[in-house]
Amino acid sequence: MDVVTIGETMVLLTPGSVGPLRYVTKFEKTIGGAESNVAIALARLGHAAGWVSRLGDDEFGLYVRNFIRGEGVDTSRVVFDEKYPTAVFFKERQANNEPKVYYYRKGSAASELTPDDLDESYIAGAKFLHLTGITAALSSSCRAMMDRAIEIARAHQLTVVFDPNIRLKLWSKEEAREVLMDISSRCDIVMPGIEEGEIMTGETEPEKIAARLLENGAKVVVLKLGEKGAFYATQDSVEYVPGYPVHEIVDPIGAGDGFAAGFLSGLLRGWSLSKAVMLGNRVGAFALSVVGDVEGYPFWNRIAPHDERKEVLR
Ligand code: KDG
Repeated sequence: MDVVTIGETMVLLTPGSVGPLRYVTKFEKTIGGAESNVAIALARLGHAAGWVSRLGDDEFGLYVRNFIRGEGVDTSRVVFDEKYPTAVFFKERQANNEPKVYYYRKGSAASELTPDDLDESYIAGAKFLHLTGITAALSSSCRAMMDRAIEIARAHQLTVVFDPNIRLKLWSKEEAREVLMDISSRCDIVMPGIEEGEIMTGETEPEKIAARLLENGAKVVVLKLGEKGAFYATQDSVEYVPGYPVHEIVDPIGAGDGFAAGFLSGLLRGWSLSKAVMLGNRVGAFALSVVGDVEGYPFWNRIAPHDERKEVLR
């Protein structure tokens, strides 16, 4: 594996019409989950990605597993849980294209992830471990699982990449700050959005947010700045990397995960941080053009330099 990622994926029900859910009569069924979004985008970019999770032993669990597997992601370590169900979430479409999200995930199978669900040799065989703060917000057993995953990754010299992905429907800012700063202190690359960086550090300037996260233990900090692109910092370099032009934002959900996949793809190709962030901006921009999380992510053939277009025959 190039990248192993661990976290919850839910069935996503998207209304056929704009407006309050109580008036909606038709929904489209797809899937959504930050970690599997990253794995799917990485697979489309030509990398070997594995997604680890728990799903309910139910129709939705099979649907989620089959969808992700169908995208070429390794799902061999997914556990089907007979006791707890697969989670569901709904988007509520608004006229401004900023959807609201309603979760039905309390007591879900993925909230029951524990350190025992981790296969050390599977993680050890990867180059990167990717985790997000969503998992930390789900339960204490999920947090223990993340602690163990980081421990395994560090013992086997993987690069640990952490996206805080703060979801305030799952926990308070105060709780998120404490837990996410603790997890970030043990990760190599930390990549929050600017507002998440503010919540975590109490700073507002990208340079100051990055400095706090570097002091806290990260080796590389990448801050996503929306249409302005991204800013990265290490102990000896900083750079603003401009955003990729976007004509129309249909739905912003999934863009941060696209960014993560593009950035990781650049690093897996041995590119500089600057070039990897540029690819992150580009892949993230693709996600903005569709309603669903993953439908917009590009295949490598579509965005590769011309002389590399045959590398992935899709
Ligand atoms: O980053 C997109 C995710 O937020 C979405 O797919 C749903 O994973 C999800 C979550 O927990 O919010």
